[in-house]
Amino acid sequence: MSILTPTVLADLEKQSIELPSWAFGNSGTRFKVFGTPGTPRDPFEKIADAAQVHKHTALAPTVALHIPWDMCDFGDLRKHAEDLGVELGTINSNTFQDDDYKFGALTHEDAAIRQKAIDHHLACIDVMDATGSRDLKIWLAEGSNYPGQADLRGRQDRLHESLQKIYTRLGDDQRLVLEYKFFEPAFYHTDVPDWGTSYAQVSALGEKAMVCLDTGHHAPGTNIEFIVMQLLRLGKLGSFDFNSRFYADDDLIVGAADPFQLFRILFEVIRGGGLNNPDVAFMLDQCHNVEDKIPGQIRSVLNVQEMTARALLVDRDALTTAQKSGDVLAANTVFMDAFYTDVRPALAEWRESRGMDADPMAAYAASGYQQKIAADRVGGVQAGWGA
Ligand code: PSV
Ligand code: MN
Ligand code: MN
Repeated sequence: MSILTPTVLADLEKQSIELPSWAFGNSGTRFKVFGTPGTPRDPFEKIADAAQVHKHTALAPTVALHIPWDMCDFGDLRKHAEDLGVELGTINSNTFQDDDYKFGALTHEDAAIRQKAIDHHLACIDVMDATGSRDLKIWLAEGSNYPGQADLRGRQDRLHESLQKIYTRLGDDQRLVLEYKFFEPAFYHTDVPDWGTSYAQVSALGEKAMVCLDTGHHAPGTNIEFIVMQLLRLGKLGSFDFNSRFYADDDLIVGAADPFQLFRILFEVIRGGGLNNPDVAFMLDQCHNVEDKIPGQIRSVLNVQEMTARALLVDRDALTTAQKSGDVLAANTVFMDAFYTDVRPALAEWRESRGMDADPMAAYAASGYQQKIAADRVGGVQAGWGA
């Protein structure tokens, strides 16, 4: 008998995790970007690579795009995605690579620059109309480096006005998710540094605006699962950007740096009704600087699935009993028992029973796809983070 009960398997069956198109391009640090053979040269090739992840895992049916990095004919791209068995997902805006935005975009002192940034977001919503995407994800690289440099209060007010203009343009079934990040590229203050600010801004807009929680965007030591709990409780957790970090915004494979943290987060997701809830999008926001990108993404979605399975194994009744009776150690034991359960053999068996590869990493490696793209994709410019 499998340790994964039919109820747990039914939840796992429904799980879906969105992949970022930029994970398939080259990325690196400010010191060096290493290229890899077979890296996509355009959005169509990125989608083809993302479809490989879905093919081997059945976990990743949608792909997020970044505008303008993925500019193309979106009708064609949508058809291409559908032909490959995936769909286009969240549209990410970009107001961080233009000289005009040196001192801000949606918060800028100059109304003309604010309007330019607003217009970019309106253009992103036009893209959403063409791709059938539901979510517009806004991450702002705005802030200041020195105390006194900027009028913190004025920038918050302008941010609200700008977001309001974007929000008004959303269709009935579209949403805006506002991502927070505590530092970088600005080092003294960031205009949307934390969940509280994002929550305040999206609450002032309306029901179609939600918070995006990127797991790498918190100060070390932050209790991220508490934030997950609170946002779910408030009905404002719109999406996750999953990744992991040792030091800053490292964008490493989710669950690689701290699997226990991922477990704790997923436990609160389940506890708060966020699993397989259409209001809460599960996305990856990762870059693969030195490892191959497709297997990097396969490993990532498997890590999320594996930790979800473990979190679903928590004996909630026993936990509640221990909590109510103040039995600290029993409660902790129930929690840890689930975390320490190795679900990998049971997941492999389950995959096989559904006609899938027991080991998606091995199946991808044996498929020859990596060798094929390395041979085929010569010439042209490899896509990168920022192109
Ligand atoms: C920058 O920190 C960032 O990683 C944000 O998390 C966005 O989601 C992503 O880039 C793409 O714009
Ligand atoms: Mn992110
Ligand atoms: Mn980030």
